[in-house]
Amino acid sequence: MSKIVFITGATSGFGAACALRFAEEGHNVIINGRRASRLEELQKRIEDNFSVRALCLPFDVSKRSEVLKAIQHIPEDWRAIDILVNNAGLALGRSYFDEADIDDWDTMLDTNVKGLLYVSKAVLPFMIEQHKGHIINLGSVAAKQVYEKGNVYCASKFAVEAISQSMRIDMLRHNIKVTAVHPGAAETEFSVVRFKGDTEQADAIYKGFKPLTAKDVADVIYYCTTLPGHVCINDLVVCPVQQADGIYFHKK
Ligand code: NDP
Ligand code: 8X3
Repeated sequence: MSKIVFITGATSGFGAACALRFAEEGHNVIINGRRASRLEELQKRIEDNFSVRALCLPFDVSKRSEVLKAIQHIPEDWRAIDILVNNAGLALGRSYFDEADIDDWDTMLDTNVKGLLYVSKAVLPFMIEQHKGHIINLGSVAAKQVYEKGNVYCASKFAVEAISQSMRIDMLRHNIKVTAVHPGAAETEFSVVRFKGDTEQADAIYKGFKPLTAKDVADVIYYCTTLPGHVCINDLVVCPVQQADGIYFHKK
């Protein structure tokens, strides 16, 4: 049966790949991100290629009033949201704690932590009304283990991990599944954003091993949603075969 899947951060990387994967499987998608033109291109690509609908919902997840306004005004026929993929997020900079930029810290915490909270809080009433739903939160290997110069990005993902655990407990009475998906290194726009447009520094991250692709991660996320109603993957770490965790790689 066709579902409604709400994906934040769908203008690039995992989010865009998830939108295409769910659409390919016959599900209608609500796609969010700040870059409205990219959302419109994705909407066209989805509706041209698959027999589903896509709704563009451009907003900044870190802006509380924007989030609440956009989600409260979702058209009636899109409100029965089955799956929420809390994917929007970013790293900014990779610096020692004492050298890091405080504005970067604010942006990461506002987006990765508060953004996830605002979107979840706004979407949950639609799931609670149906007494079912599935929330998938994008953590990271950085949610499991800190690494040098990862300080606040790691902290934001540790927070995603804690929020996922606590949401899972609080949502038990509403029959809502909560899955935290923690990818290792995946080649998307993530590192270009992290290094503020320095593509040389970004490319260097993926040298000497085969990173995950956005599609690899989207396939895993999609899989988590295909299990029977009484089965929930609570926590899942997915890495390239040459990566053990947030620190150890076997690079050529
Ligand atoms: P990308 O940079 O390719 O995509 C990030 C997406 O998040 C974009 O669509 C961007 O859209 C959106 N986004 C960023 N800030 C906001 C905001 N304030 N409001 C709305 N949307 C926003 O990165 P990935 O696909 O790789 O990352 C997706 C998630 O996965 C992130 O949470 C990241 O931390 C996590 N992750 C990534 C890994 C990797 O190696 N790539 C590994 C582990 C976790 P726009 O700019 O248009 O707003
Ligand atoms: C993104 C992966 O290793 O750069 O969350 O933190 S890493």
